[in-house]
Amino acid sequence: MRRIQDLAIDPARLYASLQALGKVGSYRDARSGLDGVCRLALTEADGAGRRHVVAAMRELGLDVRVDRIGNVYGRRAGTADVEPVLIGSHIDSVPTAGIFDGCLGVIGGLEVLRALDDAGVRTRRPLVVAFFTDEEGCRFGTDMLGSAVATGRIPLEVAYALTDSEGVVLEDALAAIGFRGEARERVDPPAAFLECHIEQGPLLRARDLDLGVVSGVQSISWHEVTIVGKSAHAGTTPMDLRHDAGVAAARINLGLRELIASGRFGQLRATMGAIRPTPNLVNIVPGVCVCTVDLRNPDDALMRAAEAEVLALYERVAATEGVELSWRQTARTDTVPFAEAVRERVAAAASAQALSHAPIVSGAGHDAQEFARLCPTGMIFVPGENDGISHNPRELSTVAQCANGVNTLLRVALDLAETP
Ligand code: HGY
Ligand code: MN
Ligand code: MN
Repeated sequence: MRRIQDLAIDPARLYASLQALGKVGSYRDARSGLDGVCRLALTEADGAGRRHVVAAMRELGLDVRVDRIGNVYGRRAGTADVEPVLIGSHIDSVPTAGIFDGCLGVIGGLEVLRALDDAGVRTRRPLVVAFFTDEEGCRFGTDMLGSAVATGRIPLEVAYALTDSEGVVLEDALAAIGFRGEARERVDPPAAFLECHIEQGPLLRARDLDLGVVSGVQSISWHEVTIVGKSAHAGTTPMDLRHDAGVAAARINLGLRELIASGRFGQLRATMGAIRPTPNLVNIVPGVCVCTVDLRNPDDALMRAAEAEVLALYERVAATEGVELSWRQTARTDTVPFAEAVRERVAAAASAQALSHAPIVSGAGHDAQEFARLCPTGMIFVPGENDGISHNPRELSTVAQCANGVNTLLRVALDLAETP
């Protein structure tokens, strides 16, 4: 077989493929004047993005399989019929996305296969490139959904029954876009799982590093909080008679900041991303407010301690404002370490290309963390410009940054595909 170091992907072709997928679900962002991407999970735009990638898989001659939760696997045969090396990520997006989040790992995986075709290389192990359903979780409420079902953390029936804020049932949305497949959703453990992804933060770029060797993912805890107060006239209702659900949500939001300022929870991050008052009108005291709490912590024990404090905060605010408060856990994952054997290969592949690199803990959740329970798993991070901003149309990684990541993906995938 040709020497690994002689193989390389085609950077211009990779970037053009990313831009082509980025046109699917594209919108003009009024604030920045840039084109953003909105391919919310299981919407028609997501369906169009899926069909676009499936067409690319078919053009590469891959054997395409769609499973019952809509995960899509494109398989390139190896010389031996053994467990494959699986390269995956997601192509669903938040509503205000750029073109790189998730897509780099899927389009980059297909570029790896194209480079092998160009070089006439057939690996021992099959190579599979996959995208997983609803990694973002912001429509149906829980993240890494497709990969969690594939690896057994979430049962298919639970996933099917999820609903979005309009009451649309996930199973119906999946069928409506034509991706409620027939294949069994539980995946056989692959030999290894790899994901190339943008860092989505400022660290690599600030240190002028070419790559991140991801050591693992921090813990994640999502709550949906429903606050019921009393709707009332904004002008006639005296302040001491109010039970304002909006003020209760605000007190929780500020209370999260106070928890962080206390320093008792390590590197805890807390975000109230969604705040939906009802009736959401200028002259009515909101009677109901549904909001979300997103907690992240690289330390499991400190995450649990923070969660306990957050529940106590809910109690205090409910008593202070005289409102009814209920909450439900919509996502919960502990910290996940990635396999030393894969991390070493990523670092070695970066060094062999004279690419500067350093270990980094992922601040964001990824499909790879689900596969880490099944097989040796690792991630390659690519730096981003504009302070690494993500979940925003200003998300930007350069041709060179993307090519460095995908060339490293090529080398590690090849190495693992030849490992018995
Ligand atoms: O929320 C996350 O960490 C990821 O973008 N789904
Ligand atoms: Mn992502
Ligand atoms: Mn994301």
